[in-house]
Amino acid sequence: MSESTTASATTDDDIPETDESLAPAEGWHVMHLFYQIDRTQWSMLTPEEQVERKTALTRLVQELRQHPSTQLLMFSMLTPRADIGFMLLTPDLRDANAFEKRLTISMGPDVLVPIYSYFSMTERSEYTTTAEQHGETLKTDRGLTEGSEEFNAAIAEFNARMQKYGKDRLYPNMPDWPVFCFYPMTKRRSGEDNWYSLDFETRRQLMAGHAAIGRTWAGKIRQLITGSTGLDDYEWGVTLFAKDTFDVKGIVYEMRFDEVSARYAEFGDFYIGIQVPLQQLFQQVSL
Ligand code: 76R
Repeated sequence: MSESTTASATTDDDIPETDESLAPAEGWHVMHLFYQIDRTQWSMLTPEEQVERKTALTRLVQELRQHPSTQLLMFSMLTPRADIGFMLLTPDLRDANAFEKRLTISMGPDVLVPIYSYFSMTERSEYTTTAEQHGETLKTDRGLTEGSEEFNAAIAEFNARMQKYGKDRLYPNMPDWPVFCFYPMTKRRSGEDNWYSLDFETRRQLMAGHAAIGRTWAGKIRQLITGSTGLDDYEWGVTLFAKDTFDVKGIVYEMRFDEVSARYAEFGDFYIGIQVPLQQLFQQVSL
């Protein structure tokens, strides 16, 4: 590398102080934050202090939920792996950064101990069906003639659905379903099993099989796949919501047999929680 030819920040004064937006070109920033409660610290607080701390977190959550285009979900986490979890979706990186710090210190120093976090972004799907592909299916499976009124109506309906679908992936409305599951995953890159050396058409076909299984879980599972290549240790965050734990276990088990998961998926740790309204959190985690 030669000497820098463009502006370089050699002193602090070179980095302009600004509150200019760091919102991405598309999508939102997403943070999954998991904490353990330090119950020794907590027990050393007076009852009045404990009320103050709970009020501080309550106020902060209410404030952040008022922030434009921001969603903040709260979870009471299962097993001592974590006690409290948050999922934050917000456009601006500066906000995501500041909100995360404020959540961590909201109950006072050392009460919420961060034990796991994941940073990702909402993203559109790379493998959604195109209008052309759908047109082929209309011809072969439904016997429609290209250009006919019925064909054109079906394509228009398809386009409207896909537009909404793409928007839901980038700007999702998170469900209020109670059972929450998060884990990060990566597509394998080893030897014969290198996802990234497959051509697009092969990947598209494999993903179509994956999506077909996924769709059989409609109504039981809501999923949000967020991208984290270059942002965190794995390539995607998988967030699942269900009304029944049985369905979380069921879909993840079934997908293990699908080639995309069986051959190409590697998983991180799993975090399971219950989505709770603010007023129920403290009771649920015994604070
Ligand atoms: O955009 C879309 O949703 C269209 C089809 C689709 C894509 C492209 C889809 C559908 N998924 C896609 C991408 Mn999925 N998904 C997972 C997991 O545990 C495991 O084995 C896998 C974890 C689950 C449970 C799940 C569920 N999916 C992805 C990607 C990105 C891959 C890439 O780009 O290479 C990952 C990592 C991933 C993982 N998926 C669905 C589901 C479900 C339930 C659906 C159907 C959604 C619906 O039609 O409403």
